[in-house]
Parts: sequence; C-alpha cells; structure tokens
Amino acid sequence: MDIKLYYTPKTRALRPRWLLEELGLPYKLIHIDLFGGETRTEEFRKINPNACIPVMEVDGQVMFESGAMCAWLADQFPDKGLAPKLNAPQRMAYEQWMYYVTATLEPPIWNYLQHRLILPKEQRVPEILAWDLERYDLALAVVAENLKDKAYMLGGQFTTADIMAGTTLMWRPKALSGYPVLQDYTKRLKQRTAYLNGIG
Ligand SMILES: N[C@@H](CCC(=O)N[C@@H](CS)C(=O)NCC(=O)O)C(=O)O
Repeated sequence: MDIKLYYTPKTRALRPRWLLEELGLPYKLIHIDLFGGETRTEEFRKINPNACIPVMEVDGQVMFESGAMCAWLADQFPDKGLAPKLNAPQRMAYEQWMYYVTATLEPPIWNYLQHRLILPKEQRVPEILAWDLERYDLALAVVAENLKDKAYMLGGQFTTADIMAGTTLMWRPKALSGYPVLQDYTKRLKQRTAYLNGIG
C-alpha cells in the first residue's frame, strides 16, 4: 500500500497519522502550510475541493474526512485489533462512538474555538460561546460516564474510537476540568508511542 498523508501539525490530520503509527504502516507526509493559506490554492483544491486537510491518498485514490480515513484504515487491518471485526459484539459500540465524535462531540467545541480564537475578530459572535460550551459539556458528560469504569472507549483495549475521541478532547483541556476521568484518559493516550510519533 502506497500511502500519502497531506498534513499540518496540530490539526485533525493527527487522527489518521496517529492511526498510521499505531498500525505500523509506512507512509509519506506531505506538509501543507494550512495557516499560510496553502489549502485555499487552486492546486490544493484539485486534491480536496473542501480546501481542508487532512487528505489521504492510497495507491493513487484520494480520500477526505479524517473520521472516514480512520474507519477505513482500521478495517483494512483487522488483525491489528484497532477496530472490532464486523460481526463482533463490540462493533455496535465502536460505530456509535466513531460517529458520535464527529456528529455530536466535535461540533460544539469546534464552533466555540472558531468564535473564540480562529475566525477574524470581526466575524466572531461572542453570544454563541456559552451555548457551545453548554452543548459540549453535555457531550463530555456522556463520554465521561462511558469511561468511568474503563481505560478506553470500548473497555480494556485501545481502538480507533480512542483516536477520534482523544484528539477531540485534547482541543480544549480546560473544558475537561470538571471531569477527572477525561483528564486521566487524555493523559493516558498522550503516553502512547504512536501518539508521540504522530504529533510532530
Ligand atoms: N470534517 C473534516 C474537517 C476538516 C477541517 O476542517 N480541517 C481543518 C484543519 S483541522 C482545515 O483544513 N481547515 C482549513 C480551513 O478551514 O480553511 C475532517 O474531519 O477531515
């Protein structure tokens, strides 16, 4: 498999990169200067019309969406144990959390960060911040409840659902202050060699 990952540090591109490290696969990183506007160029939009990273290219076939990349990669290598097999009882919970992260956990904190830090000042709407944090806190409580008696999202074994949940929870550590279980969880994830290899 010839894998290329279009990548900028400290972005959602960490998700597939971390997983590639967990899988022990060789891959080529193509560094994209996101903050310098490279994703907005015509050339980059030919690779991803959404003008976003990450983008993954596998044997010449291009994929966008970090969650889809992670789901697809984990399923290609079932023996690595990073996704329950299709007929395993844990598969339902796995699918649930994989979707939950991008559909429910991520949107309020992403919206918060945009209106707090990312958008140009004149486009920020401060009135939305409290609502975003309230919605995020509801989702955090659900994840914390799930993790109260487990090391990882599915139990004792680390899976790709932990990459999805963990990377998102790391976006705003301050929001986890009321949830020691989530603070311990992200601390545990950050000690993994594959994470440490992936963050550079
Ligand atoms: N849902 C997409 C979101 C991708 C995304 O928004 N990426 C950000 C970096 S984390 C980006 O490239 N933003 C560029 C921009 O908004 O101009 C995914 O998970 O891959």
